[in-house]
Amino acid sequence: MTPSETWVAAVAARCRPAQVHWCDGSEAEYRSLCATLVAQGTMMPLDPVRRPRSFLARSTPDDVARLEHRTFVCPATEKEAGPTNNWREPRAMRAELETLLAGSMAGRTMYVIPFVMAGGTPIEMFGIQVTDSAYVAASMHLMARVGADVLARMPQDDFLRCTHSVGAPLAPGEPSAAWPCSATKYIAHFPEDGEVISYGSGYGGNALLGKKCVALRLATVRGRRDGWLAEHMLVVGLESPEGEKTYVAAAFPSACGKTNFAMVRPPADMPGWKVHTIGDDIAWLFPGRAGELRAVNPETGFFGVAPGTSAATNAVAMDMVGHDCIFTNCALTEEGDVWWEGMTPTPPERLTDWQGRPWVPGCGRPAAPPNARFTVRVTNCRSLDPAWRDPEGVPLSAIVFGARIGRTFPLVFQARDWEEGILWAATMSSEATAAAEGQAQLRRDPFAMLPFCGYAITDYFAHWLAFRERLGAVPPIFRVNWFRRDAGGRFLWPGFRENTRVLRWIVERARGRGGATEGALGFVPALADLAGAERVTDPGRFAQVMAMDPGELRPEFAAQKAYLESLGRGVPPELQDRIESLAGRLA
Ligand code: OXD
Ligand code: MN
Repeated sequence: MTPSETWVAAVAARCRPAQVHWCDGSEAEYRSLCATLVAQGTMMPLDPVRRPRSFLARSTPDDVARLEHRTFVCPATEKEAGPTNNWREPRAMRAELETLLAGSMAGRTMYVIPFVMAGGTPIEMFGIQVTDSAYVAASMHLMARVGADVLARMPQDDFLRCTHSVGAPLAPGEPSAAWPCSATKYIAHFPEDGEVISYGSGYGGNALLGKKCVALRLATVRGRRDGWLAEHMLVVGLESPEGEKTYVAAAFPSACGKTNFAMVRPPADMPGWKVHTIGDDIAWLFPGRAGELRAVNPETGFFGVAPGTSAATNAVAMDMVGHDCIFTNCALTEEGDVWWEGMTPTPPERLTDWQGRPWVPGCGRPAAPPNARFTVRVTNCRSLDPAWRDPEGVPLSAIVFGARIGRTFPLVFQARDWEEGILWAATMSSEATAAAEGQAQLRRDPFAMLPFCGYAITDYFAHWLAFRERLGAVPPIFRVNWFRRDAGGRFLWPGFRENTRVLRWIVERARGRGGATEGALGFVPALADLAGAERVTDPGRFAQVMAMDPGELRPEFAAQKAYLESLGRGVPPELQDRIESLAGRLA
């Protein structure tokens, strides 16, 4: 037996499924998984004219989001997991999980899914996910390259071992629940062994292990070892009317509109400008042959937040989910189509809500919860960049960090240098979002990676600082904030398509052309520097959205300093020094 067959046999011996199915990754297999899910009641087919080859799945109310408090990173010592990860001693964690996994797949099929993230690139990562969820197997078909071809290329001495069980064994003859899961949930990572064990949840990042578990948590560890970066970033290319294309990567915390920005359409007064999509969630950044920074999207699908998506906020996504899409926890219309809050200005008169109950407008419950999702292949996206699967990745000219924060931070500024940019990323805070349950109102989310870094965040800061040594020249770093509000709580910037103007300024700066003045935080545009912005704002509101008020910044610097201190002695001293010098400038 090959090492992968031996490992799969060992998992099967522990979990005792009724049968084992090695996925070949074919279209026929995808269709048969969908048929199984329909027969089991997990999914229903949508109207074949309105949403060809699309399905609606409904989870149980206790399995609707990533579970950060049930996510564990288990290197040998707590110090290696660092101050922000939940750590468990790896042997104790394994023992607990092995007890839970014993017989956990009884009565079910165990799907064996060979997968590769960033396949064909110099930093590709191979793995095998075993799962007792046909929903996960079907979703993995969309989100990653899977199947027999991948298995044939997979190095037998270097593959990630990913075990997933919904934790709902069946007695002989017992039918499966429509959404099997367990009240006990764990998402555990063993970076030293290249292993993930996820138990009890069938939803999103808890269960599609190629995504957050492998392409972020385990990949950060691999990237640190091998000299690259695994990031919670979208990647877009902005093309000018003259055909000059510039790629930018941007990190935002979950559910801050990454998918919308990745597919943004330039406003009508920017004729000839185009935005091309490489990815909406994860980017791996690595040095190219000439020391230039390059990026690749390791995924092949989009797992996007549905509520709020509409023809006005993301027309490309609306078109993309028009066919061959799995919707999860969206509401069902009488015509057999899906609906979610924000899709249309007026809700339909009658719906079936995400839990299958009758719903009418004003009934006091959401028709779809805020973390309802769509899952589609990237090839459904009409703004997909032709270079999306280039094995060399695309060259990056700028890096952007953004958060959702109603005050203090301006619409955009450019950090003075690499180190200062890293400081802005390391101390980023953001308001609560729907993708992870139980978040505080405002939390520090360094690099938008708080839930996704597989080793000590302080070492991760140091890895970023040192990464410049691997590059011939570092790209400029920007910070954006689409979400600043006025005293009445109204957004000061229209956002969405108008964000393309900010992207254009970033690109101009990266190419050494955009106008700017130096302010308290770095380089900032005047209204006239954001082409056409005077059409969507006025000088008074622009001054407010760009304000860098010492009265707000002083306490923010003090809070940043305290935050870095709270992370302990591993914080690179350069970062504290930078805060001191920024605070000094303010004085
Ligand atoms: C996601 C997340 O699903 O960040 O992308 O939670
Ligand atoms: Mn994400």
